[in-house]
Amino acid sequence: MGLSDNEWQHVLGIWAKVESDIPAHGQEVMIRLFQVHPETQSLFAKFKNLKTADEMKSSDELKKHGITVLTALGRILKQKNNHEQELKPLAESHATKHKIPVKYLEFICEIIVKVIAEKHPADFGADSQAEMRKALELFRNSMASKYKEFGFQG
Ligand code: 6CQ
Repeated sequence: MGLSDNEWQHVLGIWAKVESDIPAHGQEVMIRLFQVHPETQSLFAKFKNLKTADEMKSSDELKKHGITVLTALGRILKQKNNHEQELKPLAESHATKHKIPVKYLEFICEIIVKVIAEKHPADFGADSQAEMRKALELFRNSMASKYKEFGFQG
């Protein structure tokens, strides 16, 4: 099921808050992902050796990757599900090069929702969270079906 215009407006309104400080949000998402799902960390050659949250926090490279992931996701969300053009190269690289299971996409999406909820409690209540989850589910479903086109079962 898609999102209504109203729901997209809410999702992008919240995203504007993420964009007010992409580096801090991105850093938190990456640290949380690696701590809650350590198996994801081993897929990043550059970050395999970072052990503690403090080490992660002081890595400029990790910060850059946090910016990369949230900037790319924001670009896709702004297409409001007409995201074929932006999504295809991402699906291709994550299917054929990085080999990232759909399960890990679920992990990161859930963590993104949690991080936004912690940073913006007054603006991101249960209804807004549900809208964001719906938007991220559309993103994942499109990634999963593109994965199959690229021969990766995900
Ligand atoms: C990704 C994910 C995070 C941070 C940065 C990127 C958390 O150093 C390198 O060359 C990294 C190669 C790479 C790897 C190992 C890479 C590139 N990703 C991963 C792993 Fe992705 N990524 C994900 C997204 C879902 C919301 C988005 C938008 C995105 C963007 N990626 C992973 C991973 C492993 C657990 C997940 C769940 C994940 C999800 N990622 C990379 C991008 C972008 C824009 C890029 C660089 C271009 C490209 O396509 O390679």
